[in-house]
Amino acid sequence: KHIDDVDSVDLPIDQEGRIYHIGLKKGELANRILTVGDPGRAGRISKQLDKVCFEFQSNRGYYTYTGLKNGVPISIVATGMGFPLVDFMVRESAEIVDGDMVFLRFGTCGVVREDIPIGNIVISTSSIMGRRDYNLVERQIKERDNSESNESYENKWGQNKVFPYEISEEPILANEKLCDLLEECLGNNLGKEKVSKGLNLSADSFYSTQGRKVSTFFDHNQGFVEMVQKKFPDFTTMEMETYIYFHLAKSCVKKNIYASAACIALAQRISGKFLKNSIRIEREKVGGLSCLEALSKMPLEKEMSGKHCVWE
Ligand code: R1P
Ligand code: URA
Repeated sequence: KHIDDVDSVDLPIDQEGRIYHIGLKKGELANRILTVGDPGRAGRISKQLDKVCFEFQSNRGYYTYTGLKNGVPISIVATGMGFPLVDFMVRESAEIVDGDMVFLRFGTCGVVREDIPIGNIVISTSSIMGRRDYNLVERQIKERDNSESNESYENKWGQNKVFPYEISEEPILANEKLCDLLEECLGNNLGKEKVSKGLNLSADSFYSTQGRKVSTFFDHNQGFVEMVQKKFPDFTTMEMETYIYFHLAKSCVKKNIYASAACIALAQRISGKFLKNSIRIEREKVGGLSCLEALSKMPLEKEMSGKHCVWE
């Protein structure tokens, strides 16, 4: 659906009450939201709701399923990848949902700890942000262009190792209650040995800011993982969205927003292993069910109800 006629520039909501990018209106989205990056994963997890009352695909690529789990209204939203798409979703959701909100992200990630095998589900107890420091990259490119040869600049960088990346000074904590509920549900459904916990880094690139070595671009990221590990000994996973949920939950001034996250260990960054699709799909099923259960058990003070709600 395309929304053309909006009244306000600050909050683009049309005459029907639909907000521009996610395309939803009041009563279509529950206070408890399970979010994923991949629309296919959202569809598969929606099969684990007891009842799907509403489905919607916005023209900006957000997929929403709203239904009931154990009698509790829950929405599953596929956001796509990266900070900006999550920023749209959280901010616009907060405008059309009355009362408190809870976001539980269930994604995939790379793990930087040797003791965590691919296929484990890792709960992000806290998160930091990592992004390219564009001013510094630009300065380094200028220096490289002014130096006699590319190789001499590479040597110079190798000695000084000024990483052109900006890393958070301090982690943001996940909601502890929701992490505990999720740990319990995952432990019961998947087995405790397949559940891990640790600090997450959300990056603005799958490549440069996750320390992947691809020589096509000027990245200067060799030793990136070790550099973050030195600063944050609990550093465990890397993906691309968790931090922004935790940050927006903290910075909301009009309502309580609680946020936590977990992800399937898809890439083992030490051994170089990558999870098979068949096992990922299996983990999505068990992990998705556990997330729905945890969300349904989360105590919330103010939730929406009434005839305009698709679940009533
Ligand atoms: C990269 O492959 C994507 O996978 C991870 C990252 O955060 C990024 O969005 O999460 P999702 O599987 O939820 O998309
Ligand atoms: N998603 C990421 O962002 N990084 C990985 O290594 C795997 C999934």
